[in-house]
Amino acid sequence: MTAIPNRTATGGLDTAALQALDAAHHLHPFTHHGELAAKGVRIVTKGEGVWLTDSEGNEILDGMAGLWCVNVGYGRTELAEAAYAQMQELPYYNTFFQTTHVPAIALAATVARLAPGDLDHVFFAGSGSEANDTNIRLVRHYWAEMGKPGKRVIISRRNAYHGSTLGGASLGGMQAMHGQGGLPIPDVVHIDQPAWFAEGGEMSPEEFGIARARQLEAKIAEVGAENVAAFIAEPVQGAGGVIVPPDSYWPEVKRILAEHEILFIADEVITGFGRTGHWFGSEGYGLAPDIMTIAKGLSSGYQPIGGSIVSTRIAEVLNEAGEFFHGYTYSGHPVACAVASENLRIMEEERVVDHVHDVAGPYLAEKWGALADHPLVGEAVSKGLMASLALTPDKAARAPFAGPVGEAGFITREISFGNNLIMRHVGDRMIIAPPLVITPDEIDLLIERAVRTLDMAHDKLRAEGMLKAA
Ligand code: PXG
Repeated sequence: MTAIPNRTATGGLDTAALQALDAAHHLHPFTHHGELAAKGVRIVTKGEGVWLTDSEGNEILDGMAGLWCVNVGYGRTELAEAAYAQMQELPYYNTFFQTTHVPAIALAATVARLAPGDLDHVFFAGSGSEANDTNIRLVRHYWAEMGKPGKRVIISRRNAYHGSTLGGASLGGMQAMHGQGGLPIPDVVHIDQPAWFAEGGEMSPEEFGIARARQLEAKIAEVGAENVAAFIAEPVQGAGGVIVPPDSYWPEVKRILAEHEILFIADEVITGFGRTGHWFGSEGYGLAPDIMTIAKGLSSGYQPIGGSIVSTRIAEVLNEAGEFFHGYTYSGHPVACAVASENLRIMEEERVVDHVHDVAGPYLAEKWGALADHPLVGEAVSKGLMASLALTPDKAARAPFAGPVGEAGFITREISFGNNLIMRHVGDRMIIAPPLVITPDEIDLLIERAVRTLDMAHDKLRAEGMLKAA
């Protein structure tokens, strides 16, 4: 019989045995399983602050805050204690059928206080994907109740990420995801993203930002405003490669939205809860969404929880309407809510958002921005504590590599992991989004490892003849 690991760090099994068990039984998200089994998965055993330990004893600087979510860092006993206390008091009860509980009441009130404007009402979900599924149904329900059932189409953007459920993946603009399983669902359409480095051609960033915003206007005209329910977008694209839009983009989108009766959904799953140096990314751009999607940093990833923050204007229509036939068993899960509330308490008490805005964000911008001088780097951008580099064989031309997209990025990622820095690649962009509590000293370490990684990647790409432009 195969030994099954117990709850100690490595279960008494060595790395190879754990890897074999994982390969035998565990199907991973977004993974080529044959390749992973051959290579052997990395087993993470512990986290503290911005640091992870793996089963081989490596100490790794987590430049991605898990999956963009561990905002207050690992190892916060307050969050473990909040979960323990809530599990003893009331481990589960639902929020259906005219019932609620204190953790859901408290968290909804705190989120309403922190969210800008009249975003004062929260519909809880278990994840960002579920919350975006809620949003699809919610905006269509809203317009039907407003006597405009024809307004069903949702406009999104190519290379956006809005989740992996049927609804979330449809809203997202990832071609590879649409290619598997017949997505998008009907009445979801896409316009191009404001990714100047790769797609800006001869235009200045400002001209390009306006041009990409005006695609929204053109799409509304094409579909007919009477058929458009909502526009959904991430204030700064995350999973698409940390694409910071040109300064001209959001003001122009705002102008267009103001001229049409269309709801705006800001997907703040990554940009919410301090990532950009504001509580919400929308605030930094002066955006006033009707709905915000939240997840990740809401609980710093310590518990799975997401939600939709809804404006009073929409909530009032829901109040008048009949029942909204929608909800999840774990909508407002008490343990997840208790942990999220404690997480937000820590963030407020420790002034984590100010730390990003005043200290860590500006420090990273300076150090990360300097990486643009590296011969392999075409641009280095950041917003608060999310940042990216475009790898290129020819800086002046902003050229892509001659080889397959993502090959240089993957090589660089592998070297980075080898240097004990978790820096991911999206195609040939390198991305980071460290815990928000990262200190300037830790940012120095991150940069040191990133520079070593870029130097090694540059040498390797040159040695293998891969530094050629397409
Ligand atoms: N919206 C945005 C903007 C996201 O970034 C989701 C929705 C979906 O959330 P859930 O909780 O359902 O995963 C996300 C999630 C990556 C990566 O490769 C990014 C996400 C998820 C998984 C991988 O960067 N973002």
